[in-house]
Formats: sequence, C-alpha cells, structure tokens
Amino acid sequence: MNERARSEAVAHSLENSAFFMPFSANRQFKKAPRLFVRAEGIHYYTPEGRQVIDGTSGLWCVNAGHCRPRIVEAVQKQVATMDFSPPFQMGHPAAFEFADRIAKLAPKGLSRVFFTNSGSESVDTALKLALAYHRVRGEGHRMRLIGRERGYHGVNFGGTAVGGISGNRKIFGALVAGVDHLRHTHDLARNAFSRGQPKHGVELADDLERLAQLHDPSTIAAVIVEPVACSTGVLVPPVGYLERLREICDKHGILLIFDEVITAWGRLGKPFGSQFFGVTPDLITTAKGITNATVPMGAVLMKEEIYQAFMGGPEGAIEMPHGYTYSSHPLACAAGLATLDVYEEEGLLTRVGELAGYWEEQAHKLRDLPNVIDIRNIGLIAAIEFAPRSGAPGTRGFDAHLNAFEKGAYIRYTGDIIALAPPLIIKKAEIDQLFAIVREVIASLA
Ligand code: PXG
Ligand code: PLP
Repeated sequence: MNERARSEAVAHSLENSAFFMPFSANRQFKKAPRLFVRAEGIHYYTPEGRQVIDGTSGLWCVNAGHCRPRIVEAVQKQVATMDFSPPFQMGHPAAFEFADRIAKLAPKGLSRVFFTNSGSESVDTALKLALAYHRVRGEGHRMRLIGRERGYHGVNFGGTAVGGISGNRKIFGALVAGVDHLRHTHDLARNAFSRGQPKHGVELADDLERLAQLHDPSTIAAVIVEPVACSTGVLVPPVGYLERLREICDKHGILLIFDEVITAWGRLGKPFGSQFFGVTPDLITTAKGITNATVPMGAVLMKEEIYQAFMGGPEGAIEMPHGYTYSSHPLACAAGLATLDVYEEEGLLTRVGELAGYWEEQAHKLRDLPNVIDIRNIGLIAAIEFAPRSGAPGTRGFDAHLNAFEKGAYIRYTGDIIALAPPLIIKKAEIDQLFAIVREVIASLA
C-alpha cells in the first residue's frame, strides 16, 4: 500500500471511532488523522515511517527524549515484580526513595513531597493543602484562591477555577466559589521581541495588593501562578514580577504556589524554575518531566512548616484525608527514579544553561518573516506570535501546526501562537533543523 492509500485507510477507519479525544477537534481530526506510532530520542515516527522532530517534547514532558533504555528497563522490571501496591496505610520502598531524591533537588526549605498522577491533580492537591493548612492553624477564614488571567492549571475543578484561559472555563458553570484572578502580564506594546524576561510590567504584581484590599487580605489562602505561563503561549514574567508577588504574599500571610508542571525538570536550566528565578514559593506543583512522561505522575512539594502544621494531632490520626488510588504508583516511582538517574548522569537539569543562548539567537532570527508580531524565549522555550488573519483568528496558528507536521516537525500551537520546547538532549545542529522547518512553515503561511 502506498503512503497515501494507507493514510486514507487509517482515516476511514477512525472516522466513527468511539474515542472522544481530549482537547482536540474530534471531527476534523478523525477525517484527517495525524498519528504517531513510535518514538526515539527527539523524534516521532508516523505509521508510514516518516520521521518528525518533536518540537514540544510531546506536551512539554519528555525532557530526556523518548524511549530512553534505562527508563524503559526500570519500568519493565517493576511491572514484572510488583504491578501495584496500595498507597493508603501501606507503602513500598521506591516511593520513599523517590520523594527523598526529589526533595534533595528542590529549592531549599521545600522538603516534603505528596504524590499525584498528573499536573491537574497536583494543582487541586496544592489548593486543598493550602486551605487545610490555614484551617489547622486556626485561620479557616482564609478561603479565597487567586489565580491569574491566561493561567493554565489543568482541568480539575480547582485548577479550572483558578485557571484564566477563558475558553477552558466558560462552559463549566460557576466552578469553585471565592476565586479571583490577577491580570496577565502580556504586553506586546512594550515588550514585543524581548529576549528572556521582559523589562516592563513589574507593577502588574501590585494587582495582588489590589485584590487583597478588595477582599481583605485575611480572606486569601493562596495565590497560584506559573513562573512562565506556557500553555497560553509562553508569557515570561517581567523582571521583578515574581519577587514582588513573593513580597506581597509575605506581607499578608498568603501562600504562594508556583505551578511548575512545565518549568521544573531542567526546562530553564535548573531542576526547578523557582531556582532559576531565585524566588522560593511555599508550594510547588509539578508533573510531566518528573517521570519523563513514561508513566503518568505528579507531585506537590511543600515547605517543612506546611507539612508540620498537619502533624499536631494524635499520632494514630490520618493527617491528610486526601490521596489517589495511584499516588506513588510503583511503575511511576520506578520510571521517576530512572529518570532522575538519566537527568543526573547526562547533566540534563542544567544543560539548558549552556544551550539557552544559542536557542535564543536562532529563535530571534525568525523576526524578519511576514506576520511575526512577537518572538519570546526563556530557557529551552520559545514562542512565535502571528498577527491574526482578519476575521479568522487562530487559523494561522493551526495552519502552522499542520504545515510543520507535513514538513517534519511536531509543534504546539494556541490561537495564533506556536510554542517550541524540544527535549533537553537536543543538539545544536538539530536546533538548526527545527528552526529551518519553522522558517519554511512561517514563510509559506498566507
Ligand atoms: N499546570 C500547568 C502549568 C500545566 O502546564 C497542568 C497544570 C496540567 O497537567 P496535566 O498533567 O493534568 O495535563 C499543565 C499541563 C500545551 C499543553 O500544549 C500544556 C499542558 C497540557 C497539555 C498541553 O500547552 N500543561
Ligand atoms: N470514584 C470511586 C467510586 C472510587 O471508588 C474512587 C477510588 O476508590 C475514586 C472515584 C477515585 O479514584 P482515584 O483514587 O483513582 O482518583
């Protein structure tokens, strides 16, 4: 069967498939599917055997590259030894070992780790921990949660509520009571084509002070932000912004949560983004690269004081009535431990420090292309924003995504923004290849 006939056969067979695809245009996709069947290193392979560069590390998660033998073998060994072990009132050694190794990499003071299975679960877990922490300390009046416009905190109820991407919220009703949002930090007029952190916008952090005064600071439990807001199209925090949020939180006894589902695990050249920015939150949510995405897993890291606040009751009492059937799943812990081995042996948690300058140079070379209204970058992340087509916003982004796939690169898009974040093992020559494809794609976009 030739390539075209095979694609048509696949397309035909998917058109009535039972699979309700997440965050996808189901009908459009099922008519013209884009499938991957194999992955290795920085590449995916289609059913026809075509090689496609993974320009976004899957969904910002395969930081060490695909199908790393060490991780594959660790998972294979674990699944044949103990497939599952109950996490409530029972344990298995790898869970303790993995938590301890994560805590060693974490910003100083964030010494305790709660396991979940995804970023969304990490976010809802962190929000519940924040509310419960205040409550056990006698500050149960702190019930409000503050997110930020254009923030993405996953899809569970808490995360949807504090999230600030309108399209992800508006059809789901009233969500969670007592939530408000800071203004976002996107400012093309002042900051277009910034390299790294934009210069303007520190004052946007004062929006937290405004909300604190509006609601009374003593009603606010926590503020959650992504250090770099990635899903919405890569909004890098203005210089001084995260520091100012930290100060305002300290002033009012508000917990600061950094959602590091994407910014952890070397993406910015440090184990955690908070270490890159030099601002330490009270809780960190993470997932994705924690297991190199081989097995789903997430985690919430917290300051010692938060953990200790729950340890005051009778010793036989369950301190935290929260957890998932699959919290600290043995396969996830095996994958996670092997992932940390790979990260450490290959220096991947700091490699981006050396690569980021080259990455930035190559990204900003696209500036001369038509319709490009902004390029922004930090660590091994870049976004290119296009002017919307008149009357058809979002179509340039989608066309870029499709066209790139045809030309041999998988890249994410949101609206008229494309986002690049390849595996941290990428070589300079491969960065050149990726940008060469992206250049051709943008040049061909009407
Ligand atoms: N918080 C942040 C900051 C995220 O980026 C989540 C929470 C939710 O994680 P889970 O594992 O429940 O999906 C995320 C996830 C994209 C894209 O292309 C980004 C995410 C997921 C899917 C696609 O921008 N981020
Ligand atoms: N719903 C029901 C009926 C359950 O029994 C459970 C777990 O026992 C859950 C939901 C939660 O599932 P999970 O722990 O996988 O998040």
